Amino acid sequence: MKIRLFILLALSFAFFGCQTQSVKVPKLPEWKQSTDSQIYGIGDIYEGLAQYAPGAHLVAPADAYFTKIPHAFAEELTRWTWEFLTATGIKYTAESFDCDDFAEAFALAINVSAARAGVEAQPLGFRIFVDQTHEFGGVGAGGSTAKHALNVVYTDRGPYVIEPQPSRAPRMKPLSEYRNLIWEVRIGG
Ligand SMILES: [Ca+2]
Repeated sequence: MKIRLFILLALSFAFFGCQTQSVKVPKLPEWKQSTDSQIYGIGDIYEGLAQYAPGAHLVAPADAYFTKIPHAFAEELTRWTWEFLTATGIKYTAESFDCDDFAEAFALAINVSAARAGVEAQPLGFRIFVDQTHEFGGVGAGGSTAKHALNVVYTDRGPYVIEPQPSRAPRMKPLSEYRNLIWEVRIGG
């Protein structure tokens, strides 16, 4: 009886595959020590954003203390999103998982990594909402009516824009070189 049960199970696995509740995913990059360990206040953040996003609506966070993101970590996390999303089968799906959701997931991944490292300040990773009049990071230009969401991180090398959606195009560039109009900034994730 036990042999028959074994054969039945073996055949089931052979024909239908072995079902499992888990998938293998790449490990979340570890937070690295930043060369700038200063803690910033919200006033510093507003002042810094004014030159890059004049007139943008700034959504105030619930946090009071902010810290820059190690540049190497930001680069690694940008690469990681491609591998993680591929492994989990998450792809662009209007509108349940589109640009705003990619940006939210990326911001959350920053916080998760920081929390695991015991960082007691909000990492300077934002969501920004823009008019996608110029291509960036593999997302094409759609004119002034094309609204888009992506991320800004303040690293120890300065502020950078990051396109969190998977693409083989370069997905990270200095905010000073970014050309699309930023009309809203959600600070702190
Ligand atoms: Ca959405």
